[in-house]
Amino acid sequence: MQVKVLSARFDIPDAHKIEVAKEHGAYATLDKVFAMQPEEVIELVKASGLRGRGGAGFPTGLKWSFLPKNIDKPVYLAVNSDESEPATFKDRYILVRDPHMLIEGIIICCYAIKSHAAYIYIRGEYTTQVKALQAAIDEAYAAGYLGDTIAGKDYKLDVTVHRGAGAYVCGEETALLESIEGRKGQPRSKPPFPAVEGLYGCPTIINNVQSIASLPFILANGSDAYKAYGTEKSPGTHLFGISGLVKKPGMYELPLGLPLLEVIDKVAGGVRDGRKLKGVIPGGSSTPVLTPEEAQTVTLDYESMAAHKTMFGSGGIVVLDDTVDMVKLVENLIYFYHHESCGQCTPCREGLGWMLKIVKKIIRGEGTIADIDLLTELCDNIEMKTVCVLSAACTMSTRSYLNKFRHEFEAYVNGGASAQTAM
Ligand code: L3W
Repeated sequence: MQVKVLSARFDIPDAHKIEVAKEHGAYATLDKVFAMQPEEVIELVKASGLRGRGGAGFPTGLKWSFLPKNIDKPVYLAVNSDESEPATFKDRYILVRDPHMLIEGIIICCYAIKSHAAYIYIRGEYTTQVKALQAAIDEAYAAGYLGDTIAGKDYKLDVTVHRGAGAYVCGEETALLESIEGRKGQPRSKPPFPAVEGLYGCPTIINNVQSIASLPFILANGSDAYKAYGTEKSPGTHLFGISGLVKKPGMYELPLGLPLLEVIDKVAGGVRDGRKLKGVIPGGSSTPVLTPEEAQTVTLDYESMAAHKTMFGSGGIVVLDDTVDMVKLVENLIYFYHHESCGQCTPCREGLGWMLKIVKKIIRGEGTIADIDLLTELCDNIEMKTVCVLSAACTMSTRSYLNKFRHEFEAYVNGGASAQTAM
């Protein structure tokens, strides 16, 4: 089931070094790219159907075409390498194993959007990844792929790495911009969208690492070759991080559209012997949980996930077996989002703290049925009443556990027994 499109060079020794990467095709698309008009590159990316790999799945070429025409301001690219969504661990492979694929993608994107300055916003904890990325950028400058001329062409591009300082919310695109500008990472209201008014008030395209790293394949092989993978509306491949209680957790590149359960069983080895599947978080902690019954019919693409009232998200699949206490999982989940709230909006800052107190009370065996209902009510009152979707990510997923595993919350209320201790 596994394919090698983005991961083609991952297992080649020293492929992070420019000479080795070049021997295996890195930077080979640039002559073709510079022979095209920028608008033609945008059309090709649109035709490939590539969708944003950060979580929202927004069409990449369409986002680029939102840039205002005939502007007299600089255009920026910000590559979102914050990768802070719990259970998401895909971009780090690109940064360490094939950083030149990302740099080539940045050159392609910047040429298409007529930008001469790109920022890579990388999570502060990614020490190894920052070193690998910066070393590759230095190599690219030395080899003439970045700087005043690119591959001998009359085109200038500078790439700057900006390290985050540990805040999850800085993965939200406008908080990321605030952080690069040197301010507190607090999201801005949209609109205006960054494509119109972004970094330093200038039009800015913000794309995830994996989205940008997909460009060299598309430019080298054409949009049809990319669409040969995946489904009609969710084309291409994705680096899936499969974690949780499976025999073979890891990062696997797969075409979109495969049945979730088959992937869990055949690729990740299935749940541990003697255990039963209890649920699946399909795309990072922000995405609503699926029951084993739902998991039977869902496929790994944006449409199927939406039809099952969840989200494809960032491809971080977490497998839960029958030893998992869903109430304690929810406590952990709310703790995370409450801790990471930037504090700007009252429903998020105060509401998530209130929710955490209630779940803790239920776990202590002091909760009532009214507390479970109050949790649901709080989810309804917090959701979509804030500048960004951080609290909505928490409430949408919390609500899914409350709806689908309510009996576990009730078990605590009726005698304090957790699912685990009741087994
Ligand atoms: C111009 C318009 N641009 C939309 C752009 C917008 C953004 C992109 C998607 O959240 C989700 C979130 C997380 N003119 C536009 C426009 N755009 N309309 O399109 O926008 P949006 O608002 O749908 O999403 P978002 O705010 O970027 C992303 C979910 O992903 N998620 C993410 C987890 C985090 C990671 C990570 O750490 N790597 O993936 C997981 O589910 O909850 O819903 O660029 O500007 N009219």
